[in-house]
Amino acid sequence: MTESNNIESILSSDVTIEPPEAFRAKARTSLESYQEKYQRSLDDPQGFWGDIARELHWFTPFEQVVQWDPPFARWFDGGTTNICYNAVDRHAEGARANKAAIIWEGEPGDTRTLTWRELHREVQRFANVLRRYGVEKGDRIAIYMPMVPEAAIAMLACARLGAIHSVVFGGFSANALRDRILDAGAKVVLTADGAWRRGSVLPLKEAVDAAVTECPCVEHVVVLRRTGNDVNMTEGRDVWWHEAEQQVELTCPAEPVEAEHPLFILYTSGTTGKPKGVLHTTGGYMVGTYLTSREVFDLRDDDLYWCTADVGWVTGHSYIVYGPLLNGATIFMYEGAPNWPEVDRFWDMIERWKISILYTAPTAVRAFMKWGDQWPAKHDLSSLRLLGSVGEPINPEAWLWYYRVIGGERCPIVDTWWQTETGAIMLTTLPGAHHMRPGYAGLPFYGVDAAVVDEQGNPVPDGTGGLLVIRRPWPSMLRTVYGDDQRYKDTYWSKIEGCYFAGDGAVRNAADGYFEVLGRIDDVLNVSGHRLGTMEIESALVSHPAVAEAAVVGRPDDLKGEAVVAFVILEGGRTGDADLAAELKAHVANEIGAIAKPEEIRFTGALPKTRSGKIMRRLLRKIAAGDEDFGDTTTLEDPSIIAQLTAKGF
Ligand code: 7RM
Repeated sequence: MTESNNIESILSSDVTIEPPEAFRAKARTSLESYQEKYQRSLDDPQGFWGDIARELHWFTPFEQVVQWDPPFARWFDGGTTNICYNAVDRHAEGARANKAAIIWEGEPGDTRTLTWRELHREVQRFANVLRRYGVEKGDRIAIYMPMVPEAAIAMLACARLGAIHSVVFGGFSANALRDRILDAGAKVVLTADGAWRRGSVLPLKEAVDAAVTECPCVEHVVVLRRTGNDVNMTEGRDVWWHEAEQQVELTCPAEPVEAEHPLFILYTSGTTGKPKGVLHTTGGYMVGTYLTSREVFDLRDDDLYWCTADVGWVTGHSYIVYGPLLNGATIFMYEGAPNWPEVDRFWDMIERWKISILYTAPTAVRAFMKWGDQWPAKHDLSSLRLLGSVGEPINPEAWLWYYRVIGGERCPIVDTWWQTETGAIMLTTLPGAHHMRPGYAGLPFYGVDAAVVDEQGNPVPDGTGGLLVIRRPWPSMLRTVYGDDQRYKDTYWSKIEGCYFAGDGAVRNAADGYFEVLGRIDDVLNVSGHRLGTMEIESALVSHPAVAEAAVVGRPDDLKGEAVVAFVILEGGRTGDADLAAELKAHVANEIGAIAKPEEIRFTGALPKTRSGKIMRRLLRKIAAGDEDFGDTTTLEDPSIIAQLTAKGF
């Protein structure tokens, strides 16, 4: 294991960074306690998870911790509980009652703070609104809202009644919303007049109107007034949130539900066009998000914890709402864009609110890097003590920038690998306990039996790429694809016998067993029989001073199997030419090897991204291959960039 404190020297080498001493001294977990607990979690899962689960409230105690009838798991059978009760009611009396639960800032700069007692009251009141409009245990409710406290209140109110929420990200179109409402058979839709985004109004209610016309299952639409724009209210169907709230009582008891009662459906894209409704249930998801939030973020009562995700994604479910609130942590929520009114909005809020934990995505970190060090430099970021990353592999260059410029070399970074399907963090380091290795997520969390295997399911040697699988059930795992058990079996449990296959490729490091997640398996190239992570090549490209961002895909090649095509955004709006392309190819060859050298470089002003910021490689692969049929591009954030991408490269 190499060690260095000289960040400049480690960019292209394989280096580990020890946790900052001041953090380690106070950390929740030590290396020894991680090892001991991890071992117990595998040797005695019933004891390990039973003990954690009993830290939470059960109306009726569970009889059995886990029952595994592959690929169907049941956790905490016989028990009844309520995740809303555990996340809210438990903290609304006693020491935390008047502590902030949610501190929120709107994009225009308006702010709101809800104490635990206030949150408890708001959730109960809104649960009564849902009841008034006929919502009962087991009903599906679609939530299509801005990032306002009411979005969290709505989710918690559903859970309080045992209703199943399906949050649809506010950036999705009316058609996407319609498909999700129909698949779930949602009875009520919760929305707002609009959402603020870069100073203008995103008309959410308009999209709901268009969607709901084609959804006979929808009986009512409850509309929050947020932006104040004019909206059409359909008599008998639509009601204003604030008016409905005036007609109901302030108290509403939490409904005890069975541990396996469904909690939410969240739609996620797979390899086919039709989105999958990933179904999570109550008890296991609750225990998994509770424990991971506490351990991975080292949560304390005096933290101000900010996860920058949208509640429309699983990260918002598990690490804005449920996990942190189950721990009584104070969460910060922000409504709008990171570059409004200026590109230092995040740093400005961290300074003003004294945010202590920041959990964000590599795509954001790379944008901040591109915007320049002068923006964070204008602000006092000394309140930060821990940083997190999620959503895609973080390239070492971005990791190191995040560590140095944002964290001041004082804050550990947790690079957390998990998925909508896993419900909670699966691979990570524990801050203070573990050294960090830029580009590597780290080790399996408690109870996670992760391995890297070949197509036949045999473990591959450390240092060799393979498929990332999980070999036993874990509490927060998805239970099925909503309404489609067969698709659940086929998608997740059929590729590798007896294992959950995550769809990602990974390599385990021989020195410390750390997992490096290479990305989706279809992002792994095979060039002349050599497996190459697209991420690896992108990271090499980005380490060239002229490059701001890069995306690499494979193009079918008769000789090599696949050839590397790189889409490159240059720093400071520079334009590319043949000379620079040649230089970049040589740079990649120099960084990784001639085998990784791009066959073609296409300079572009932007990359095609989904609204959650993931690069649409499927689309890039088609463009690189000269295919004219781009398939479904409805999730593309800016459809106009296709023209740039199809221009001939060098
Ligand atoms: C939480 C989330 C899941 C996919 C997953 C990976 C990629 C997420 C990391 C990562 C490398 C990470 N859920 N991914 N986190 N890859 N390192 N730390 O993003 O369902 O939307 O996406 O995201 O490919 O399979 S998700």
